[in-house]
Amino acid sequence: MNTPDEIISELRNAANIVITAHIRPDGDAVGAALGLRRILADAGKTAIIVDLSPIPERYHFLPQPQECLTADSIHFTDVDLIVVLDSGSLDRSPAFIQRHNAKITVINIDHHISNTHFGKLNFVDPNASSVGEIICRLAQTAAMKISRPAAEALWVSIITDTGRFSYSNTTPATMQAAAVLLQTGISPAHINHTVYNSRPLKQVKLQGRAIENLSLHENGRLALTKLSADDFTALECTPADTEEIVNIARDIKGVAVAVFIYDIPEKNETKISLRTDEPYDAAELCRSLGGGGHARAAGCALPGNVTENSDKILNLLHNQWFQQ
Ligand SMILES: [Mn+2]
Repeated sequence: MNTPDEIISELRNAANIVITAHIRPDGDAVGAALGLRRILADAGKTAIIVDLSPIPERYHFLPQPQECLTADSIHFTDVDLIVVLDSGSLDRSPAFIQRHNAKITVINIDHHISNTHFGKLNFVDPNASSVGEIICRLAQTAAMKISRPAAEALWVSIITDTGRFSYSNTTPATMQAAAVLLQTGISPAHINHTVYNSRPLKQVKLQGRAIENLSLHENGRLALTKLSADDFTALECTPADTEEIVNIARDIKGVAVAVFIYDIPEKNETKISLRTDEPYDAAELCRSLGGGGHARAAGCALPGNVTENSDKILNLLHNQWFQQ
């Protein structure tokens, strides 16, 4: 792994930088990419975000026109550096990287413990709450200015990956980074309201559907929430509308393992998201199924539909974690 100084010097030496993040970006991916872009632009770099798509609707207030482009609309011959954020592996990253990583230096900045160190330079800090927190610390180490618009984006990163400072990944360093962002004059109440209280009705209805489909197992220690392709169709929703649904089951007293399983209809694939209390290691379990993530929050995909895979995952979890 590389040091922060090595990452910073690579950024300083580049003039033309492409930033991207994991596919199906979440709040951390979107916020960290925009935050880093704005910091680098303020430092005199040409920095653009490429193939950050689809950006979930709740984050649409963040990007300005021209900040996010598609890979086929830019000339990679001019690019010095590709920075990949919040992505544990090349599989989880946009495909353009593999078309250019032989010629263009790739920097991988992440906090997933399962990260495969696919970059030429790698900075992976599993203790960081979010990539937004890492970007904030890097900017401070580099004495690069964090403007208010950059801070707004990084704030979204940190609040979404920490569940508004409620998960166990919230550390003193997280709060220090948050304090630095607040000092730029951002309005946390306004941003939080925009992110959390501005959802379309169909997403709230989809949550309702997920709750109807919720079941308890293992003497109430495990909760399974599911959404099928039919559920998405009925409510005119897509898998992009499912953010936060995995967390519903965590509200139930006694639940230590929350599983959210849903169809990715166009691929005949099922996505599984896992949230766990100690000692259940979600990252380890998801890695064994070809996925990855963090100890308390991880995910993977399986071929087939929700109906087939619900029993499969329940059996697997029973055998791995609940069998006496
Ligand atoms: Mn993240």
